[in-house]
Amino acid sequence: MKRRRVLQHFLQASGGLIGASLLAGCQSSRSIDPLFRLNLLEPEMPFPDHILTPLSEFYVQSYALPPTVNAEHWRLKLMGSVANPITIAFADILKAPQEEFYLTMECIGNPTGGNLIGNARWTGTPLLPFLQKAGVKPEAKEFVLHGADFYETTLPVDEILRPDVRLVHQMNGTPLTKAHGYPVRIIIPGHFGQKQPKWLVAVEAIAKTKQGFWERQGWSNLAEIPTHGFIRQVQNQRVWNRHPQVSLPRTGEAGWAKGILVAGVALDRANPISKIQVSLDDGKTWQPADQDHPDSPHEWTLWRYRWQPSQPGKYRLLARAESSQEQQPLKDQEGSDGSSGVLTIEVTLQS
Ligand SMILES: Nc1nc2c(c(=O)[nH]1)N[C@H]1C(S)=C(S)[C@@H](COP(=O)(O)O)O[C@H]1N2
Ligand SMILES: [Mo]
Repeated sequence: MKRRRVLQHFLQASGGLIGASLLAGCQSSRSIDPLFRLNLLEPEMPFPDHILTPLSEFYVQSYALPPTVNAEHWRLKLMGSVANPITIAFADILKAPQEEFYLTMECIGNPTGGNLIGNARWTGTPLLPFLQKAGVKPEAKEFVLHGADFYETTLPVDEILRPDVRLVHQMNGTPLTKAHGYPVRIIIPGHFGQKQPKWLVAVEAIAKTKQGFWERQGWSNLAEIPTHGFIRQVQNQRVWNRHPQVSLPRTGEAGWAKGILVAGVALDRANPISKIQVSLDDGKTWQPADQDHPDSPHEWTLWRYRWQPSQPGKYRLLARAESSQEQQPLKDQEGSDGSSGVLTIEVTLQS
């Protein structure tokens, strides 16, 4: 993915958001999720099971104004290259078996270490039984996923026929807000947010290939999440790509002997994060960080590192994630999905 494209998506999308919020109270969140409220430096303190991004701080990315959809009148059509087209009502979704799962959503336009990322507990029901009832025809190549705002995106048939593709109606235990797709969105794990249409109204099987809204503008057609991680916190200060500097006072006689907390998150399309390494010297040497092992590879991995510097001065801190398949590149890769390069945080330790 070209840097230029990354910025373009980011600007277009945020431009849309600003326009939308001026027009009609569109929720646009730019604040930073309070990732680590706990003092993870206490050696006996385990990682929390999950860190959820509160709804009030969860990023919103919509290319247009959010449509108002009435759940009672809402219908989802399974159509196109299927033997029996089906219409699903909201009550049908609630009657079907419910599943809860943790998944981190990120926008492909999120610049390395940016804020267009959040982790939530989602509730919904698998799409697969409905598709089996509709009977997808052998000639079907792709599905077009349609939103009520006329957003559309596509994925190959096999990606949508997975049992972990779900019709979702709750986020963190409450009904989806209007901004996040009320009443129903679809979630296809392993892909960036662009492949998760909100206000879903139709799932259409087609016998050809097609590109969706962002894809027609040059964005990746598969939009798979690459192996990537970044620093989110240094001691008690939140850091991100727009706030990449921290200045810490020397505390008492002990100086930094107790250690300085460096912590963050890492994510991958399907494989568990196997290693996170931290560099405290601008990438010259790397140290392994402590990490959790979430049950799902689709939920972010939390990590922390106890840094014990002995000298005041300026330091450049980097973090790099690895899965069984892939090591995060130091720089954004030309032609890869999203921005996965390493974020540098500058830390000044005062004397
Ligand atoms: N219908 C619809 N779905 C959409 C979009 C949209 O503009 N319209 N934006 C997509 C993009 S680019 C992202 S990153 C995610 C963001 O989901 P969120 O706003 O719930 O965080 O929604 C996706 N689904
Ligand atoms: Mo996005």
